Amino acid sequence: MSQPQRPEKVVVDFRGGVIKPYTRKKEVRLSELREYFSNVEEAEKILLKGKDPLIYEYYEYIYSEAAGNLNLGLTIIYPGKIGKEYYMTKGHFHERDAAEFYFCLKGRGMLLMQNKDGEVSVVELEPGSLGYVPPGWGHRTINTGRGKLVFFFAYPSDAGHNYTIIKERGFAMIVVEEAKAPKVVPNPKYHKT
Ligand code: M6P
Ligand code: ZN
Repeated sequence: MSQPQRPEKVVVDFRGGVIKPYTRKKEVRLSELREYFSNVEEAEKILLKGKDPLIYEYYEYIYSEAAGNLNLGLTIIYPGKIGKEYYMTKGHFHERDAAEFYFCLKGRGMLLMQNKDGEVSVVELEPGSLGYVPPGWGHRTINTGRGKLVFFFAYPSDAGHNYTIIKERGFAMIVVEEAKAPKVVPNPKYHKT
Protein backbone atom coordinates (compact mmCIF):
# COMPACT_ATOMS: atom_id res chain seq x y z
CA MET A 1 0.00 0.00 0.00
CA SER A 2 1.22 3.52 -0.77
CA GLN A 3 2.30 5.88 2.00
CA PRO A 4 -0.46 8.09 3.39
CA GLN A 5 -0.05 11.63 2.09
CA ARG A 6 0.78 14.41 4.53
CA PRO A 7 -0.47 18.01 4.33
CA GLU A 8 2.06 20.65 3.28
CA LYS A 9 2.49 24.39 3.43
CA VAL A 10 3.42 26.55 0.44
CA VAL A 11 4.21 30.24 0.81
CA VAL A 12 3.76 32.88 -1.88
CA ASP A 13 6.18 35.78 -1.71
CA PHE A 14 3.91 38.60 -2.86
CA ARG A 15 6.79 41.02 -3.41
CA GLY A 16 9.34 38.73 -5.00
CA GLY A 17 6.77 36.73 -6.93
CA VAL A 18 8.10 33.28 -6.04
CA ILE A 19 6.58 30.32 -4.20
CA LYS A 20 8.41 28.25 -1.63
CA PRO A 21 8.94 25.41 -1.90
CA TYR A 22 8.72 24.72 -5.61
CA THR A 23 9.63 21.49 -7.36
CA ARG A 24 10.18 22.79 -10.89
CA LYS A 25 11.17 26.07 -12.51
CA LYS A 26 10.91 26.80 -16.22
CA GLU A 27 12.12 29.82 -18.17
CA VAL A 28 10.70 30.46 -21.63
CA ARG A 29 12.73 32.68 -23.95
CA LEU A 30 11.89 34.12 -27.35
CA SER A 31 13.79 31.36 -29.18
CA GLU A 32 11.27 28.82 -27.85
CA LEU A 33 8.31 31.04 -28.71
CA ARG A 34 9.20 32.56 -32.07
CA GLU A 35 6.50 30.81 -34.13
CA TYR A 36 3.82 31.64 -31.57
CA PHE A 37 4.03 35.36 -32.28
CA SER A 38 2.16 36.71 -35.29
CA ASN A 39 5.18 38.72 -36.43
CA VAL A 40 7.72 35.89 -36.78
CA GLU A 41 10.03 38.13 -38.87
CA GLU A 42 10.32 40.57 -35.97
CA ALA A 43 11.12 37.69 -33.60
CA GLU A 44 13.82 36.43 -35.99
CA LYS A 45 15.30 39.94 -36.26
CA ILE A 46 15.74 40.16 -32.48
CA LEU A 47 17.26 36.67 -32.33
CA LEU A 48 19.65 37.47 -35.20
CA LYS A 49 20.98 40.37 -33.15
CA GLY A 50 22.06 37.77 -30.61
CA LYS A 51 19.32 38.65 -28.14
CA ASP A 52 17.03 36.05 -26.61
CA PRO A 53 14.81 37.86 -24.10
CA LEU A 54 13.14 36.02 -21.24
CA ILE A 55 9.40 36.21 -21.96
CA TYR A 56 8.03 34.30 -18.95
CA GLU A 57 8.96 31.90 -16.22
CA TYR A 58 7.01 29.74 -13.82
CA TYR A 59 7.61 27.99 -10.56
CA GLU A 60 5.56 24.86 -10.00
CA TYR A 61 4.80 22.95 -6.85
CA ILE A 62 3.91 19.40 -7.83
CA TYR A 63 2.93 17.49 -4.73
CA SER A 64 2.09 14.28 -6.61
CA GLU A 65 1.14 13.44 -10.21
CA ALA A 66 -1.51 11.01 -8.94
CA ALA A 67 -5.13 11.81 -9.84
CA GLY A 68 -6.95 13.72 -7.12
CA ASN A 69 -4.03 16.08 -6.42
CA LEU A 70 -3.48 19.68 -7.48
CA ASN A 71 -0.45 21.20 -9.22
CA LEU A 72 0.05 24.80 -8.28
CA GLY A 73 2.47 27.53 -8.98
CA LEU A 74 3.31 31.02 -9.90
CA THR A 75 3.92 32.54 -13.32
CA ILE A 76 5.74 35.76 -14.12
CA ILE A 77 5.32 37.25 -17.59
CA TYR A 78 7.72 40.09 -18.33
CA PRO A 79 6.55 43.30 -20.00
CA GLY A 80 7.32 43.74 -23.68
CA LYS A 81 6.14 43.21 -27.24
CA ILE A 82 7.22 41.44 -30.40
CA GLY A 83 6.10 43.89 -33.06
CA LYS A 84 2.71 45.01 -31.77
CA GLU A 85 1.93 41.79 -29.90
CA TYR A 86 2.45 41.69 -26.15
CA TYR A 87 4.60 39.07 -24.42
CA MET A 88 2.49 35.99 -23.67
CA THR A 89 2.59 32.31 -22.80
CA LYS A 90 2.41 29.58 -25.46
CA GLY A 91 -1.04 28.50 -24.41
CA HIS A 92 -2.39 24.97 -24.26
CA PHE A 93 -5.45 22.75 -23.89
CA HIS A 94 -5.64 20.16 -21.13
CA GLU A 95 -5.62 16.54 -22.27
CA ARG A 96 -8.45 15.69 -19.90
CA ASP A 97 -11.55 17.56 -18.74
CA ALA A 98 -9.81 19.70 -16.15
CA ALA A 99 -10.31 23.29 -15.04
CA GLU A 100 -7.62 25.76 -13.91
CA PHE A 101 -7.60 29.13 -12.24
CA TYR A 102 -5.30 32.12 -12.45
CA PHE A 103 -5.30 34.50 -9.51
CA CYS A 104 -3.58 37.77 -10.37
CA LEU A 105 -1.18 39.15 -7.76
CA LYS A 106 0.58 41.90 -9.68
CA GLY A 107 0.39 43.77 -12.97
CA ARG A 108 -2.14 43.92 -15.77
CA GLY A 109 -3.00 41.29 -18.31
CA MET A 110 -5.51 39.17 -20.13
CA LEU A 111 -6.45 35.54 -19.91
CA LEU A 112 -7.45 34.52 -23.43
CA MET A 113 -9.52 31.35 -23.73
CA GLN A 114 -10.86 29.43 -26.69
CA ASN A 115 -12.98 26.30 -26.90
CA LYS A 116 -12.74 23.57 -29.55
CA ASP A 117 -15.42 25.33 -31.69
CA GLY A 118 -13.18 28.41 -31.85
CA GLU A 119 -15.37 30.46 -29.49
CA VAL A 120 -13.25 33.02 -27.63
CA SER A 121 -13.50 34.51 -24.14
CA VAL A 122 -11.27 37.06 -22.42
CA VAL A 123 -10.87 37.77 -18.70
CA GLU A 124 -8.94 40.91 -17.81
CA LEU A 125 -6.45 40.37 -15.01
CA GLU A 126 -5.49 42.90 -12.36
CA PRO A 127 -4.44 42.25 -8.75
CA GLY A 128 -7.22 40.39 -6.94
CA SER A 129 -9.01 39.11 -10.04
CA LEU A 130 -9.33 35.42 -10.68
CA GLY A 131 -9.74 33.98 -14.14
CA TYR A 132 -11.49 30.61 -14.19
CA VAL A 133 -10.70 28.32 -17.11
CA PRO A 134 -13.48 25.71 -17.47
CA PRO A 135 -12.66 22.22 -18.77
CA GLY A 136 -12.34 22.17 -22.57
CA TRP A 137 -11.02 25.71 -23.00
CA GLY A 138 -7.51 26.37 -24.32
CA HIS A 139 -5.79 29.18 -22.43
CA ARG A 140 -3.01 31.71 -22.87
CA THR A 141 -2.01 34.65 -20.66
CA ILE A 142 -0.80 38.00 -21.96
CA ASN A 143 1.01 40.81 -20.15
CA THR A 144 -0.57 44.07 -21.32
CA GLY A 145 1.02 46.22 -18.60
CA ARG A 146 4.29 48.08 -18.11
CA GLY A 147 5.54 45.90 -15.25
CA LYS A 148 5.64 42.17 -14.54
CA LEU A 149 2.38 40.22 -14.62
CA VAL A 150 2.39 37.77 -11.70
CA PHE A 151 -0.33 35.22 -11.07
CA PHE A 152 -0.93 32.12 -8.99
CA PHE A 153 -2.45 29.05 -10.65
CA ALA A 154 -3.81 25.64 -9.74
CA TYR A 155 -5.07 22.72 -11.84
CA PRO A 156 -5.64 18.97 -11.39
CA SER A 157 -2.38 17.00 -11.44
CA ASP A 158 -3.59 14.60 -14.12
CA ALA A 159 -4.84 17.37 -16.48
CA GLY A 160 -2.02 16.94 -19.03
CA HIS A 161 -0.84 19.65 -21.43
CA ASN A 162 -1.65 19.60 -25.14
CA TYR A 163 0.41 22.21 -27.05
CA THR A 164 -0.15 20.82 -30.56
CA ILE A 165 -3.59 22.36 -31.19
CA ILE A 166 -2.42 25.89 -30.38
CA LYS A 167 0.93 25.46 -32.13
CA GLU A 168 -0.69 24.29 -35.36
CA ARG A 169 -3.80 26.48 -35.44
CA GLY A 170 -2.98 29.43 -33.20
CA PHE A 171 -5.62 31.34 -31.26
CA ALA A 172 -8.48 32.97 -33.17
CA MET A 173 -7.66 36.29 -31.50
CA ILE A 174 -4.39 37.98 -30.54
CA VAL A 175 -3.68 40.88 -28.21
CA VAL A 176 -1.83 43.84 -29.72
CA GLU A 177 -1.06 47.42 -28.79
CA GLU A 178 -3.07 49.94 -30.77
CA ALA A 179 -3.02 53.67 -29.96
CA LYS A 180 -1.09 52.81 -26.76
CA ALA A 181 -3.83 50.49 -25.48
CA PRO A 182 -4.29 46.71 -25.59
CA LYS A 183 -6.73 45.50 -28.20
CA VAL A 184 -8.03 41.99 -28.93
CA VAL A 185 -8.03 41.54 -32.71
CA PRO A 186 -8.48 38.59 -35.11
CA ASN A 187 -5.34 36.55 -35.70
CA PRO A 188 -4.53 36.71 -39.42
CA LYS A 189 -2.69 33.37 -39.13
CA TYR A 190 -5.46 31.45 -37.39
CA HIS A 191 -6.38 28.05 -38.95
CA LYS A 192 -9.82 26.97 -37.83
CA THR A 193 -9.23 23.30 -38.67
C1 M6P B 1 0.73 28.40 -15.97
C2 M6P B 1 0.22 27.00 -15.84
C3 M6P B 1 1.25 26.02 -16.27
C4 M6P B 1 1.76 26.39 -17.64
C5 M6P B 1 2.29 27.84 -17.62
C6 M6P B 1 2.79 28.36 -18.92
O1 M6P B 1 1.79 28.63 -15.14
O2 M6P B 1 -0.93 26.85 -16.62
O3 M6P B 1 0.69 24.73 -16.29
O4 M6P B 1 2.74 25.49 -18.07
O5 M6P B 1 1.20 28.66 -17.26
O6 M6P B 1 1.88 28.23 -19.94
P1 M6P B 1 2.27 27.38 -21.20
O7 M6P B 1 2.63 26.03 -20.68
O8 M6P B 1 1.04 27.41 -22.05
O9 M6P B 1 3.40 28.07 -21.83
ZN1 ZN C 1 -3.52 24.80 -18.18
